[in-house]
Amino acid sequence: MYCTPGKTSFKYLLSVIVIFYMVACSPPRAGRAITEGTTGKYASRPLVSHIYTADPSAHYFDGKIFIYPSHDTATSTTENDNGDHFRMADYRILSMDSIGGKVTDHGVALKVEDVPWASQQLWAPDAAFSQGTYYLYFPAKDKQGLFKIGVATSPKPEGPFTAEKEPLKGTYSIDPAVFRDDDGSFYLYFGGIWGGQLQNWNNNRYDSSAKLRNKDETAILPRVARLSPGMKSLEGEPAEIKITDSNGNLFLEKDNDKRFFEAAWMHKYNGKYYLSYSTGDTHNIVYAIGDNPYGPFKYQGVILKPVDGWTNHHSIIQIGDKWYLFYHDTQLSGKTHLRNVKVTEMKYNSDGTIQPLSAFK
Ligand code: FUB
Repeated sequence: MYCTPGKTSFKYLLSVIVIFYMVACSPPRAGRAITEGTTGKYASRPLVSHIYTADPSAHYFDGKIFIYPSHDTATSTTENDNGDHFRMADYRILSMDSIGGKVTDHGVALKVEDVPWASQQLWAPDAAFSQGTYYLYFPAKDKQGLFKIGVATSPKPEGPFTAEKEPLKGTYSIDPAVFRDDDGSFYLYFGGIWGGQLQNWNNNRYDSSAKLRNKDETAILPRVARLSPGMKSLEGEPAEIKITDSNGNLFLEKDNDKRFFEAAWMHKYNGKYYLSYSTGDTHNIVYAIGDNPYGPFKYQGVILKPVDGWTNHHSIIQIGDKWYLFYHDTQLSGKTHLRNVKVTEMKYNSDGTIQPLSAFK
């Protein structure tokens, strides 16, 4: 049988093309898996593909691996250096029994409308466990448009979490990371420049007219404060964390392949304190080593080279006798603000330095 091209078959062809584009270009919805196929050129697979996730803060709680990510969502906001296109409105927590095991999405753990002081942009969170309670630390813009760091609590690691009425007094900027030292003290690391507003905070005071530094000025530094035993306030004012080169000199703004930008993380290995962070506009995850939680920290090198996508953000945890780096890239979407979290093993050399990783094969 032959088919003569006519109006009916043309309409049919047109509908097939339209449906194909609708399916191929629509954002993911919960319950619809994004086809990720094989790892292809990538060293690791996305941990989940039914939602977009980023900024993975991993912890081993209650015999499981919990990941506290940002929940990226599609937006019509135009991409800019302020990060306005990162308009995340809730958090969803992931868990797995072991690396490589099935990943569970525990659903919405906290929504921006349930945070009394916040207006928008739930960016990279972290979590901690102390005396029977789980604490979710998160940045959001307040009603005046300033990023602050809030805390929410739950009896369960996966939430749902209940937010405190006010942000943690004395906090500002973004990317909280909480570190528990061996003596049971908790420390809050935070800060991020550009859209993260850290350049507007000098001596813990807000300066709306402050600008980014010039290339020969010393680089802006991340902040740290010890958390009080109740976990909902800081003990004293945040301190700047000094990060130096091998001669003990602070980095300059122009050292932007090494200086701090955002995404601080702290872990301890063989009694030393490892501060890792993103260099932002040069897209590396790098690390520096110190002798105590406050620093100074001496720069060592790159942990993770640039990934697909503008941002690079990670966490590092030990599970059994192995160490893992959680990170994100944009494998699933190809879009800066629609990211997917991943994990890979991280190894040390015998001198305590970290073997650099690539997100690509
Ligand atoms: O997810 C929003 C922002 O992008 C995070 O706060 C930064 O660390 C970067 O990953």
